[in-house]
Parts: sequence; structure tokens; C-alpha cells
Amino acid sequence: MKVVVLTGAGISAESGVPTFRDADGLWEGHRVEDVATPEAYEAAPSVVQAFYDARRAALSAVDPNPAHDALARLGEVLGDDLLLVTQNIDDLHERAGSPSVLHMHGELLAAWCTACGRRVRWAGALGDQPPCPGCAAPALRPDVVWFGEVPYEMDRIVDALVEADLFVSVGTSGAVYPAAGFVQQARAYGARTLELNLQPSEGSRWFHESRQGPAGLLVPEWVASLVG
Ligand code: BV8
Repeated sequence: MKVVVLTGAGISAESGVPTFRDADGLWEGHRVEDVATPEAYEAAPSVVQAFYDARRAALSAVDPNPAHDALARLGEVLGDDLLLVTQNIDDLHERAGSPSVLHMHGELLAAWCTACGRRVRWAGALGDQPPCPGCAAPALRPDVVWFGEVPYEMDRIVDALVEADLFVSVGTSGAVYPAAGFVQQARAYGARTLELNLQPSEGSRWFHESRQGPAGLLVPEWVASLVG
């Protein structure tokens, strides 16, 4: 059975990572959409760097929860028949042991140089315009996909949605595209679709089944029902 799982901020909530909706979509009074854009970075790199420095600092104080652990186990059982796609830029899926994680919106602990294109692991707070370890240009930016930018590995995701027998969404409000459109695509290609979320989301109506509750309970329960 080929399974595609999409996760959002809700799967990391019980680990203590604030969701976007929790903070009313605001950061220090900025609408997230205004901080997480290339225009904002152009206009005020220090504000944007501070936004990500704060989230990086917070990440070291949290751990994966039973929902991350259950998906790691599912990855061990299903192997390549599972594609785990996350909108999250935290590393909690990897720390839970998920064999492969597709970060469609990038990673908090990575950076890329806008001068030479090199991708590197983030080496600590480096101020407003960090120098690239390769070309030394002051052009290192967070390796995250900002609003208006194309998400990563869209071809691989769409190919998996076409092949999927089951599409499961965990902890996402279905407010941000193209991720919010995956359920309709998967369904159009014949997949069964299941939503696991604390509350109904903007996309709930597209799912065959929608279960409400905390991911830390719903995900281990669902994984146990699928792979025993
Ligand atoms: C693009 C990285 C072209 C950075 C992020 C008008 C209509 C439609 C689309 C658009 C439009 N205007 C503009 C767009 C496009 C735009 C968009 O969708 N805007 C929205 C605001 C309308 N999208 C883009 O710009 C994207 N790029 O479109 O390029 C393209 C498209 C297709 C193919 C090629 C090219 C790029 C978007 C990516 C932006 N970067 N993150 C960073 O993290 O700082 S988005 C960011 O916000 C997250 O990654 C995530 O995607 C989104 C937040 O959503 P969630 O993860 O769902 O979190 P949220 O807080 O909203 O909800 C949490 C949910 O969990 C809730 O439902 C809650 O009930 C639940 N929950 C809470 N606790 C628990 C729980 N569930 C279970 N257990 C719990 N304990």
C-alpha cells in the first residue's frame, strides 16, 4: 500500500513548538506572511534573521512527541511505500528516527547562499548578512521557502500523490497552498483520504474521513490500526 503523509505545525504543538494559528499568525506583532517573504528579507534582513534565530533557539529546547515517534515506526515498516512530506521546518521527524523526510518548505537548521547557491547546515547566529563559508559573500539566508517562493521537490510530491492509495494529513489548517491542495489531488487520483487534526480545518470537507483530537493520540492509534 502506497501512503503519503502530510504534516503541519499541529504535529509539533505537543512538543512545545507554537503553531502559526496559535500565535494568531503573528510574530512580534508582524503577520507571519510579512516576515516570511523575500521582500521582507530584502527590506529588513535583521528582522527576518531574528525571527529564525528565535525559532532555532527554541528548537533546541523541545523533543519529538508520540506522533513523530509513530510516523518513524510507520516509515520503518512501509519503507519506500511511505512518503512523509512536512510543511514544518523543525527537525523533530528526523530526531524521532523517520528514515526519510521531505521538507517542502525547507529546514530551520539549513542555509543557502544567494550568491553562489551553496547549501550548508546553519552554524549558529551569524548576524544580519552571514558570510557564505564557500564564496565568503555576505549572502547566507535561511533555507526556508518563503511566501511567493516555489516549494521544494514538488515533482516528487505530485508523483507520489498520483500513486497513493492513502493520503493522510496531520496537524495542518489547510490555509497555505500548494500543500492545502494535495488532498484534492490525491482524491482525484483515487486515494482514500484521512485528516487527523485538533479542530476542523479549512480543508476538512475534502477528506473522506476527518478525526478530531491531539496528534499525540490520533497518530499512534492510526499507525497501530494500519501496521499493528
Ligand atoms: C507558492 C516556511 C507558487 C517558513 C511557510 C491566494 C489563494 C491561494 C494561494 C495563495 C493566495 N495568495 C498567495 C498564495 C500562495 C501562498 C499561500 O498559500 N498563501 C496563503 C496565506 C493564502 N503560498 C505560497 O506563497 C507558496 N508558494 O504558491 O508558489 C507555486 C505553487 C505551486 C507550485 C509551484 C509554485 C509558499 C508557501 C510556503 C510559505 N512558507 N513556512 C516558515 O516556517 O517560517 S508556510 C507555513 O505556514 C508552514 O510551513 C505551513 O505551511 C503554514 C502554516 O500552516 P500549518 O502548518 O497548517 O499551521 P497552522 O498554525 O496554520 O495550523 C495548525 C493546525 O494544527 C490547526 O488546524 C490546529 O487545529 C492543528 N493543531 C494544533 N495543535 C494540534 C493540532 N492538530 C493535532 N494535534 C495538536 N496537538
